[in-house]
Formats: sequence, structure tokens, C-alpha cells
Amino acid sequence: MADFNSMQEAVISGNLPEATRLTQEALDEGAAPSAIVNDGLIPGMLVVGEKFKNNEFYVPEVLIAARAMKGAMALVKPFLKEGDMPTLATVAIGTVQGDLHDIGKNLVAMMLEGAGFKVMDLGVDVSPEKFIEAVSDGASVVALSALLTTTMPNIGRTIEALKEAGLKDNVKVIIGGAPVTQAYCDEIGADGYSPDAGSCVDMLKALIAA
Ligand code: B1M
Repeated sequence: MADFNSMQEAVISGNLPEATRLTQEALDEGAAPSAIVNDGLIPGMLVVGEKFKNNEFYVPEVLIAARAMKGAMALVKPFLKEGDMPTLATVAIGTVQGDLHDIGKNLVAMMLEGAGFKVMDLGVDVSPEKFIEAVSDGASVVALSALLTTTMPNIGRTIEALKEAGLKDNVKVIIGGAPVTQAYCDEIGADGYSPDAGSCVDMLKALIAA
């Protein structure tokens, strides 16, 4: 019988050897790969997100938890069949044009991936055209991060470019980063704002369900 509780604990504590050992054991015992992901690994990562949101975990703990999750996922992935893991949505994430900060953006990407979203990471210094291309390639969520007051307006410019391309109504645009606020989100017509990576998952799930 697969030990999903211990698997969750291994992810939460960032224990890579234990997470991979338990995952391999579950696979060897014949546990469904989708159950390993949905009942063992993702719930662990969701706890990590909660703890980060509540300042019980800091960046290093999140990074080692994500490493444990990734290591275990690498074992399961070859056994996941088409349709086994319905993705919640495909998210194209990037730091906006002119901005090279990526630590926060990477945390958001990890949390979203850990929660079951498919993530297309476009990197840093991403032009509005690149985001438009990603939407044409299937992204239904555009996630924009900015860390500088001087690059924050490029969030608004990206939204304008999506509107001009006639794509804004096809996607949800979510935004965040140190200078970004709910007021700015409302001003530029983004669909959602979150102050940290943990609450980004809850915010996006609520947006999609609405
Ligand atoms: Co830069 N930098 N930096 N920097 N840097 C800041 C942002 C700054 C506040 C430092 C300061 O002066 N006190 C300041 C900005 C001032 C301002 O605009 N008002 C600043 C500056 C000025 C600069 C340069 C211009 C410096 C220079 O060259 N003169 C330059 C700009 C380069 C560029 O981007 N074009 C620059 C460069 C750099 C480094 C390259 C050296 C490095 C980045 C390395 C990297 O990212 N790979 C760097 C760093 C590390 C910082 C600080 C120290 C840390 C940023 C960070 O990673 N925080 C930062 C000062 C600070 O914040 N204390 C600073 C940790 C991270 C987990 O938090 O990114 O906020 P954060 O992400 C959070 C939330 O904001 C949120 O979730 C994350 C996790 O909870 N979030 C989202 C982020 N994106 C989200 C998206 C969402 C939702 C939530 O939805 C899509």
C-alpha cells in the first residue's frame, strides 16, 4: 500500500532521497502514477505553498521542497498516460521586458507546476510579442512578474499588446512582483494579482473556477 502521507512529508521537508525512494516503492507496488502525483506529491507542495504564504517557510525551504518534488516527478512521468493528469491550465510565465529578476518568478512557476498547472517558462526580459506567441502556442494564462518600478509599466504594455492582437479575452492575465499592487492590477485591467507565490496558486484556481 503506497504511503502517500510519508510522500507528502518528504516533499514538505525537501527530503529528495526519501521522496524518490517512496515514489519508486509505490510504483513497484503498482500504485497508479496519477495517484502518486495527486495524492502524494501535489498535496505536499500545496502545504509548502501555504507555509510560504504564512511566513513559516522561506525561499530556501521552498527550493529544496521543489527539488524533492521534481526528483519524484521524474520517476513518475514516464508512466503517466495521456489524460492521466488533466492540467488545470497552461500558464505562460515570464519577467517583463527590461527586467532580469527571476527568483520570485521561478518560485511562482514552481508552485503552479506543483499544483498541477502546465508551465511554459519564457524566462526574463520577455517582450509582449513573446507572450503573444505563447498564447498562440496554447497558453490560456499569462503570468507577468516585475521587480522594478521602471519595468512595472511593461505589465500594462503587455496587456495592451494582447488586446491589440485580439487575444486578451481568450486568456487570464495574472501579475505580481515587489512593486505590483492590487490597485495597479485594477488600473491596468489584469485579471488577478497576488503578493506571493503561495497565494498565486489559490488566486489562479479561483479565477479559473469563476
Ligand atoms: Co535588483 N533590485 N536590480 N537585482 N534586486 C531590487 C528589486 C531593488 C528593490 C533593490 C533595492 O534597491 N533595494 C531595486 C528596485 C528598486 C525599484 O525599482 N524601486 C533593484 C535594482 C534597482 C536593480 C538594478 C537596477 C541595479 C543596478 O544595476 N543598478 C538591476 C536591474 C537589472 C534588470 O533587471 N534590468 C538589478 C539587478 C539585480 C541582480 C541581477 C543583481 C539580482 C537578480 C538576480 C535574479 O533574480 N536572478 C537582484 C536582486 C537579487 C534584487 C533583490 C535584492 C532581491 C529580489 C529577489 O529575488 N527577492 C531586490 C531587493 C529586495 O527585494 N530586497 C532587488 C526574493 C524573491 C523571492 O521575491 O522577487 O519579490 P520577489 O518575488 C515574490 C513576490 O514579489 C511574488 O512572489 C514571489 C515569492 O513570494 N511575485 C509574484 C513575484 N512575481 C510574481 C508573479 C505573480 C505573483 C506573485 O503572478 C504572475
